[in-house]
Amino acid sequence: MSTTTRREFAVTGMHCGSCGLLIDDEVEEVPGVVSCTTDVRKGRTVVECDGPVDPAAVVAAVAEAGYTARPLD
Ligand SMILES: [Cu+2]
Repeated sequence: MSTTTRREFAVTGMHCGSCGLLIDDEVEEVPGVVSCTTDVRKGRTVVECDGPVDPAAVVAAVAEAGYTARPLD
């Protein structure tokens, strides 16, 4: 058994649903990430991780998709 943790990020630069899907695809390739759910309207993305995940890796993956993320909390 492992513990799943959740991290929330503020994302800027998104315009529509496909922006969110691009981010989800990119972030889900980060090692340890189980799922990524982006809410374009709220400008938030929630990342579920299996074990500790480096927020910087998530920020980098979002940047790879062409957007800017900032870890919350
Ligand atoms: Cu879009």
